[in-house]
Amino acid sequence: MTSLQTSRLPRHSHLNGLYLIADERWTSSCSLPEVVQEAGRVGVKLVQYRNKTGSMQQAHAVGCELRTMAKKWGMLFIVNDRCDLAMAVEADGVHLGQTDLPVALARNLVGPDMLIGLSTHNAEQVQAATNEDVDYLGFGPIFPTDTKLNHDPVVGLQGLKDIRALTSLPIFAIGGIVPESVSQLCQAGANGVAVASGILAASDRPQAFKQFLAPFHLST
Ligand code: 3NM
Repeated sequence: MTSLQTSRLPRHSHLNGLYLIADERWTSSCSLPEVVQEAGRVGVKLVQYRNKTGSMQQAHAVGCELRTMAKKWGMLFIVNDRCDLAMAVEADGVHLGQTDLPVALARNLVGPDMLIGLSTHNAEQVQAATNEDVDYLGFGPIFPTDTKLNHDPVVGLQGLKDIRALTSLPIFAIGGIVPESVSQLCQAGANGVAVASGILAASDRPQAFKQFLAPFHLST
């Protein structure tokens, strides 16, 4: 293990469990700061800030607010897509999609200490990721979802089982995940679940958090 990998290890211990995907387009009755505050209070350890539509200034303002909140609760704060924004708000990590900056270029920009996550949607992409300097993978969509437009083909539980054998990186299952599916996903090899609408659009968010977290607490 290199000294660089060693320096990232403490944060790697949070790369499991419930990963909240926070995008204000997908919230119904609350603001992102409210949701992140609630997440911190109930013990969620990972949050991703997604903003694909706002100006950089607006994304920076909200990002700073969420970042401060995440720090207060000891949550890892990951910025979606944008290395520059992740660096500007001193995020713990950046999450890249397949059409974002290639991992090696992103790593050059963000430096050795920032976590890099990568979305993957099939076995070829997972295999390719094993040769890159990434810290965790998203894999999905596992189930059908209306949240992401034009998403890749649904991979199902079997797809997750198949790719588990390809990598030892932490894998977050994503796409259409409800509390009832968390245990099965973990049995199929997921280290955690990344969830947007299951929490952001829940009529009773405290209850939704509780239901998503319970299977992880049972398994520890
Ligand atoms: N990425 P929900 S699926 C943001 O397959 C995202 O990479 C996906 O939202 C992928 O939990 C997805 O509401 C949507 O289904 C996740």
